[in-house]
Formats: sequence, structure tokens, C-alpha cells
Amino acid sequence: MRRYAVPAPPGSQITPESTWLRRRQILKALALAGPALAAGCGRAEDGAGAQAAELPGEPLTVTGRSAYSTDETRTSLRDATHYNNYYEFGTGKDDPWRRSGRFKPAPWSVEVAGHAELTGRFALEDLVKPHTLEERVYRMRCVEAWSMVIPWVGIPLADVLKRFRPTSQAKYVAFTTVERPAEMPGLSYPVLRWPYREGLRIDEAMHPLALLAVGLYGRTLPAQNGAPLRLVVPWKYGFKGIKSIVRIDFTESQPATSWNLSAGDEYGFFANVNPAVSHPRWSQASERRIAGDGLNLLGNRIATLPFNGYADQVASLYAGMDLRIHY
Ligand SMILES: Nc1nc2c(c(=O)[nH]1)N[C@H]1C(S)=C(S)[C@@H](COP(=O)(O)O)O[C@H]1N2
Ligand SMILES: [Mo]
Repeated sequence: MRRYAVPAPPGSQITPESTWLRRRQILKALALAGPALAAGCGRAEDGAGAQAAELPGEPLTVTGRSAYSTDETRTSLRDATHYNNYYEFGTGKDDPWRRSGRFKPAPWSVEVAGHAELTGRFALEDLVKPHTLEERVYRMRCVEAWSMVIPWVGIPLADVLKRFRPTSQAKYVAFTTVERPAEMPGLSYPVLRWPYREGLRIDEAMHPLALLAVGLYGRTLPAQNGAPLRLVVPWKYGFKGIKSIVRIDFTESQPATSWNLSAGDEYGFFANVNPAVSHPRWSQASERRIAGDGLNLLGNRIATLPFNGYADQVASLYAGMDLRIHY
């Protein structure tokens, strides 16, 4: 069996989100979760990792490419499924595929609550079945300054949300990730406020670019990419793309989000990609594009675009807002 080694970004000044959190919370982590931390680190789930390295998921029936798709060179399936952020499985880039072997994406249901006429618990199949699945090839820009081009399979988020008939009080939509310590070894570490939470303003959520993804590369999502249902908001930093969603809340006030709660000075609620506003610890002017064939993890340095290149479609959502402040 071949182990897949992920090199550190070369000569990068960039500190991954996890390194900073470790620095800030290592003592807390050791104090609160000492034994779990040691056990988690010591157990490499090789069997599960080897399985995850095979072609992931089940094939999906997809109608075709969306007009919103980019023609840029795609990230390889291997890189997109072996270099991930999914802290519930650990903070290393290879933890999500190596440590997600116990994760059960089925059966799955989503609880819908708050300011909507139709609320309750819905089976995943019932959420997805009425819709046509489309492929959208989107750029994805992580706040850590690396990026990928990924062919997602999904449904416009708006089409799903409208079925619940949100009321005029629904000003925001909040999403919550499943929290299953027995299947997600990273939950033993208090690196973020669990469960992972994210949110959008209702007009952002209703924008046609916002996608509820059930697959990538024509197949159902593997665990490490957020099986069985995750959000993709291509004009925002990747952390807004919450994985393995089990709850949707229509709220009147801005919902709390995990990254904002953990480090509000670094990770804003809006988190629109903006090369002009540096992260407190690194520039956001450029990114390391991970794309092409083979182990191209070194990537190419390219300029980051406002709204990740989707400004023509989404800039009007923020008219009158100072994007240097409301990041
Ligand atoms: N529940 C959950 N969702 C998450 C994360 C996470 O740690 N937990 N990481 C986010 C970050 S920082 C990024 S960049 C993207 C990565 O998505 P990918 O691994 O499918 O490329 O997922 C986002 N969604
Ligand atoms: Mo990210």
C-alpha cells in the first residue's frame, strides 16, 4: 500500500489556520483532552485510508455543465480528495481521507427550523429527489491562500430553500455540521467550537451561484469532502462551504459561525474573497493553485481576484458595504 505524503507549502509565509489555533489553544487542548489527543495522534487508520484512496463514491446522473462553470484547468480528483480541510477528522490536510473511514453518510436527514412555513426533519433523498443535478466547475479559494478548480454536482441552494417557504423574518440562513465523536476523531480536540456552524445572509443564500453539493467529479461526495451534503459558495473563502449538513435554520439575526467565534478578528462573517484585504498574518493578494495532473501539490502562484473571479455576478449584493471592514 502506498502512503500519500502531502508536502508542506514551499517557502510559504502562510500559517495554516490549524497552526495558529494550536498555538492559541494547545494548552487548553492538552488540559481538556489529554488522553483523547494522545490516542487520536497514535492511531493511523490505514485500512480506512486505503479504501478512501480508491475511486470515491457512487456515480450520479448529471444533466450537464452549468453556464456558471469555469474552463480553467481542473484540480485532479486525487488532490481534491486527499488535500482537505475537515477539522472534525483532524487538522492535517491528509487527516480527512485517512481518518474518515468510520463516517456513515447514510441514512441521512436534515432538520429544518426557524422562520419558514415548512419545517421539520427531511430525509436526504426527499431533499434531493425533486431536483435535477447539475455540474458546476467552480474555483475554490481557501483562506489559507491555496485554491482548486472542482467540478461539483449539486442543486442551486435557492431551489432547495424556497421549498421551505421562508417568511419575511428569515434574514439569514444558518447551517450546522453533524457532530459524531465516535466517527470523527478530530472532535476530541477543542480547536473550533463544535458543531461546525456557518451562515449566509438570505440574499446570498438565494444567489444562483450558491450550490448545495451532493457530489464531485460525477460521483457522490466522499466523507473528506463533506458527504453527503455540503455547501459551496464560490465567491467566499472556503471555510464558508460547510460540510455534512444536518441542520438548516432560518433566522432573523446574524447567526454565530464557528470560525468567527474562534477567531473573529481573523475570520469575518461575510468572508468574501478580497485580494485587497490581508489576513492579519498573511497577504491574500495571490494564491497557490493546485490544478492539473499528478501530484501537483506545489501548485502555481496566481493573482487572487475580487470575489474569487465572480464579482460580475455577486458584487451588487454588497453595494454600499465597506468590504475592507465587513470582511
Ligand atoms: N464541517 C466542516 N466544514 C468545512 C471545514 C471543516 O473543517 N469542517 N473546513 C472548511 C474549509 S477551511 C475549506 S477550505 C473547505 C475545504 O473543502 P474541500 O476539502 O472539499 O476542498 O471546507 C470547509 N468546510
Ligand atoms: Mo479553508
